[in-house]
Amino acid sequence: MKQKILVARATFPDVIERLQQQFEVESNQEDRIFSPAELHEKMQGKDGVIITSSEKLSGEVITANPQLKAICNVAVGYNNIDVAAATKAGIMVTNTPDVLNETTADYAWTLLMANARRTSESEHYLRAGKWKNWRFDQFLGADVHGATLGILGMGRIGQAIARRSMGFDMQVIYHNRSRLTPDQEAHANNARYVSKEELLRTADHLILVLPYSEQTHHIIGAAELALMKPTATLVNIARGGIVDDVALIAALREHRIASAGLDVYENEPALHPDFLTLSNVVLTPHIGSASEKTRRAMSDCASLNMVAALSGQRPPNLLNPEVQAKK
Ligand code: 8YV
Repeated sequence: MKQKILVARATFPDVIERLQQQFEVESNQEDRIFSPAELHEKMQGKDGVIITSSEKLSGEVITANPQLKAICNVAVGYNNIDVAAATKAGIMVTNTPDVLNETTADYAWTLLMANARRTSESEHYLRAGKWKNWRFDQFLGADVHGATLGILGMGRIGQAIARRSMGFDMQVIYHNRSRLTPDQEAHANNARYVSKEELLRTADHLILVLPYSEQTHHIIGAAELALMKPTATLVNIARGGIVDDVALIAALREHRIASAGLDVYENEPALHPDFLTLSNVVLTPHIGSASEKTRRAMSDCASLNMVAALSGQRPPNLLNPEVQAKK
């Protein structure tokens, strides 16, 4: 008899077809996110579940489904899963690292450039039919070339972002839990390790690439925003909760920083309504990894993890190896 899995978010049909060759698959055919209660119910009797970062698997939901063998996240970040609870219940948890590094780094640059050169703001102006007259001082932005790029969180995506800055002749500074090796720093456009305070004070363009955790919750709040240059731009392609949205809205409204480019939000997909009243923020719906090739690679990666986990092998991207060691 085939093992049973739940695919909690619709993915590419051919990915589902391939999974069906191996498993009995129930997949979400609706264009919406399952609530924790629905997830709880639909996971009953399943051996594995494939989710995205939109589905929240709390300790309670996990503990109520001890028959699960694997939870495979189609995302590199896994703050949506109580991994400790899964480990306690003997459930393997996997993510999809690396396959999305370059695409997400590209997107950080998309937001940085759009911010610096006020692309969205000026396009909205044009679409609204307000462009009656070309003016010399219209939509003056900030230069990117020659500027100082700050990166908070210098993992694989941060380093891919830094490498791209070479062509813009930028100085790179970064802050991270741990320093890169001299060789890694050299490859990241000679990135220089600085304190968080120096990073905030010095960066012309600051990109956040940190995972979300209790330690990084609101790591950018009113105090941190107050340290930034009034001309600085901020990009968040990581997780909403690392920024205090209310503090950011106030800083943008009062022009204490120049602009922000956001792909993630504290309560996404709900957005703090005040963001929509500001012209100096670029807002996109969590599409950092959304290229056809990368979303396919992420889906394939999660499928491979599931196949390995349910056939008794070690999944390539196992986050809690303690579970396998126990079995
Ligand atoms: C995902 C992401 O596309 O990988 C992550 O952590 O945030 C994105 O790449 C999205 O979260 C879907 O799971």
